[in-house]
Amino acid sequence: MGSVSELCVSSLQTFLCPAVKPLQQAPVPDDLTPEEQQELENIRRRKQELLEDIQRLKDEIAEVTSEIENLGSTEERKNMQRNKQVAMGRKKFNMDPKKGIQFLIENDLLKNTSDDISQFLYKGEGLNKTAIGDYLGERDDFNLEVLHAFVELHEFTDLNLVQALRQFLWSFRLPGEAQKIDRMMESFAQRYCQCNPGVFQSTDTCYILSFAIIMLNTSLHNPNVKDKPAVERFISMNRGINEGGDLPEDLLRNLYDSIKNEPFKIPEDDGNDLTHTFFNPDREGWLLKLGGRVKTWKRRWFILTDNCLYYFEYTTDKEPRGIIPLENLSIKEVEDKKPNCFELFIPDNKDQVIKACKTEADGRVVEGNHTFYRISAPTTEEKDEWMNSIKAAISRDPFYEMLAARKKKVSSMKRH
Ligand code: 4IP
Repeated sequence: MGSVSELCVSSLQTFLCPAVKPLQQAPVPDDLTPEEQQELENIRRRKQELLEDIQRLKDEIAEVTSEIENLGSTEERKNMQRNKQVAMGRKKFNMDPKKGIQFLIENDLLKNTSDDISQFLYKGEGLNKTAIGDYLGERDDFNLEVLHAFVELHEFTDLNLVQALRQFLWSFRLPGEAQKIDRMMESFAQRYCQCNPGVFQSTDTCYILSFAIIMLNTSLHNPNVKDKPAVERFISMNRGINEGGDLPEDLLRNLYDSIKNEPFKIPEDDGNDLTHTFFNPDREGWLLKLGGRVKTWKRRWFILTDNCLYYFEYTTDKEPRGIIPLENLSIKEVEDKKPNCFELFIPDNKDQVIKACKTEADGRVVEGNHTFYRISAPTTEEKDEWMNSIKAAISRDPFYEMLAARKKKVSSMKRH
């Protein structure tokens, strides 16, 4: 039999075995002294103990490893499951925003608070911007709360109105419904005024100017709009909107230049871009008008704004010679000796006098006498443009009506 050291090596080899087998105890060689025999016994016992210790350690390591492995896979599984559900929630949201939010809340992926929901919408990962706009535009109290929290996530401090609008209009897509647009732009105006106190007299002013800018964007960048307003026209269109007073000309010029140099970037989820279709019917120019009782043609400076046609003798006149509210009127092209004629009339009621007012030669303002207004434009193109603008103004778009009401409100206010 080998020496003590040889025995130790063979014991070590057994360490490498996957499991400890009970040691095959070799008989104690006879040629050993009693001391050596005792020492061999001790070594064998220690070896056995060591083997048992090692096996225990191995078992523990295996247990911990398997626990870690299990732990990892459970976490991963949980994460994967969660990601799948979030993706499903986003898809649901894009199809039906309310149902998507409900799904995310029910699966503990979103807290049912306006703060959490607004953050989710503001981040907007994987969300369709039209769906975000639809959800934010909903009328009920909770959605309104989310809308306000969403708008508060925007930082507008020290941005001019165009810069702020660029940021805002990129975060979702304005819905097409007038009431929704109204609520969202109202919220925007409130937030802008809160971030920039002192720029506007009221949120109404900010609201109206925001729309004037959106309309200007369309007029300047939509190739279908031929009449590109100059900065002077933009300034004159916005007269009196600061609670009866005018906004600083520099401010309006800056906003005009900013839009002229760079159009709004609008999310185009469905290719239908609101700021390109939402165009300003307002226009002004020289036209000929036929008198009411006495049929004489007069050259007058016409301004179309707020659903009304105003006509002046000179462009610089402060008071119009006449005002024609367009409500309930229709427009058609007519033949006349004068070229490029169109007529405003009351549909189905040829003889009824149109509600309008005019200024008499002595300065008195009286009711008009027209059963129709016949107007002649200098060119065919201008006739078409005037007719299109008047049609847009009388199409009873509820949004234009709301905007017109606000304009009236701010221009009637006296500056304190
Ligand atoms: C006048 O003719 C002008 O055409 C008026 O137009 C018109 O008023 C008058 O209509 C018409 O009699 P004379 O200038 O030849 O008198 P304007 O006000 O632009 O000067 P309207 O109502 O079109 O403004 P009657 O309906 O007042 O006769």
